[in-house]
Parts: sequence; C-alpha cells; structure tokens
Amino acid sequence: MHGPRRAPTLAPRGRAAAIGLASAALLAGCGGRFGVPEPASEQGAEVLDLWRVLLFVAAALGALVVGLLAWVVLRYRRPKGSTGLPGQRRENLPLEILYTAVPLVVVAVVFGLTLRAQGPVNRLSRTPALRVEVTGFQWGWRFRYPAQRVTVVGDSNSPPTLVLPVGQTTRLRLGSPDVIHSFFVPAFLVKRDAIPGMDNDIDVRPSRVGRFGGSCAEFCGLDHGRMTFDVEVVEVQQFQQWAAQQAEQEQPGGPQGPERDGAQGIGRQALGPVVAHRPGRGDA
Ligand SMILES: [Cu+2]
Repeated sequence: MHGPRRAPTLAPRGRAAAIGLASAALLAGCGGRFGVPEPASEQGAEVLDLWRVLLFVAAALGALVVGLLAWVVLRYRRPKGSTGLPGQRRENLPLEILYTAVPLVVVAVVFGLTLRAQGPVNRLSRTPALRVEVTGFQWGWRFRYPAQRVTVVGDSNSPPTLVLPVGQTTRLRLGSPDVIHSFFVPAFLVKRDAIPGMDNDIDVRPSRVGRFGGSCAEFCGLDHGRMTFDVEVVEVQQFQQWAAQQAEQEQPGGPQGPERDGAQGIGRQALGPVVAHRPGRGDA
C-alpha cells in the first residue's frame, strides 16, 4: 500500500517498545481470538474460551521460564578474571518442593478447565431440533436428513453443502462405510471422526448465519485433500423451505431436472454401492 520507506533507527529501548506495540496490535488485530476462527456455533464459543485460558497460562509460564533463564545467565555469569567452579549447593528442599508442586497445580487447574469445557461441547440434547446423518466416504460426503427425506451427496469434484438452521440444535450422526474420516468445520472449532462400524454423535447449535468451509481432517487416501464440503447456516424458515424443495425433487415422481447443485446426481451414483456394503448400520 505504501511505498518503500526507510525505517528510522531505534535505540534498543525504543525497539523493545516498538516490538511490544506491534505484538499488541497483532493480538488486537485477531480480535482477541489469537488466530482462532470466529466461532459460528455455541459449542465453538466454549472451545474459544478454553483456548484463551490455555494460551494465557502457556504465555505466562513461557515468560516466567525465559525470564528466570535470563536472570540466571546475567546474574550468575562468571566475573572477569575468576577461575574454577562457583560455590556448589547440594540441595534446596523448599525450592524443590515448590517447583514440583506449582506445575502439578497448574496441570490440575488446566485439566479441570478442560473437563469443564468438554461438558457443553460433548453434551447431547435430548430433543435436537434436527438430525442429520453425515457419512464420510472415499472421497466425499453424504448428508442425509431422515425426517425431511432429503439427501445431499458430493464427491471430490463437486463438494456438497450441509444446510443447517441457525439457533437450533442439530444432531450429527457421523459414520463411514470404508476408512476413518474426520468431520471438521473450522468455524465450529470442533472436529470428530467418522469411523466404520460405529456411530459418532455430536450436537451443533449454529450461532450465526453464513457459509463455512469444512473438510476431512483424517488422511484417508489419495483424494483426501479434495474431500471438502460447505456448511450453509440459514434462518429456520429458509431451512424449511429448502428442505421442502429438496424433498419434492427427490420424490420418485418429482421433477427429474437438473438438481440444485450438480454434485448430487454424481455423488449419489458414486456412493450407491459403497453404502450397500456399509458395515455396522442397523446392527446396533
Ligand atoms: Cu477422508
């Protein structure tokens, strides 16, 4: 944006202040999320809160360790002209107890906070407003809405879109017919595996309307890197309209014309034989 400009030479103290200011500006520029995407779900907001605490604890401990190291190096450096070893100390019991106890307390507190955050993130609602079966397969995704009789399928050439209503709890049942995949939407700040022969349930309650990218986060073969999808969070009414429209198109007597996203026809064909061999379905 600006033309090349010669930076004025700064005294060491001024340089330190400039670095401090730049770091503060950098952190403020991330909106206090420190590199984490802005959460698009209530569960994601919990994860962000935990991340902030963990980052703060880690930064404080890092600063303490680096500070102590610097202090020791400077304070106890060898004076000019001295020879031999400095005075040796065999033990310091209070200090040893302190540096054993403090890390234990820190780990216990962090563990407790993590457990507390896991509660609302992993909790499954007794009455989810919507249920979607999410199937990861080599190499694409299928989203089935059993109650709405809607199925959206895509593959690595045409990624599908998972449409969700905002402000409502959706139960995602993750499964796979072949190998382990992982359902990951960075904006939800939660990732969960789709495992053959086993159903993995998570709830997501989107908190804002928008379109968010997702992908498989478990290396699953050649086209793993192209196993992407989108999540479209819409108003409840819009969701109902969309579902009704899709269901109509899927009726055997319904219009056979081009589907809303061309992925569906291709994907459904590709998935057909795979689904037939899917282990575990209906066994439970
Ligand atoms: Cu995968």
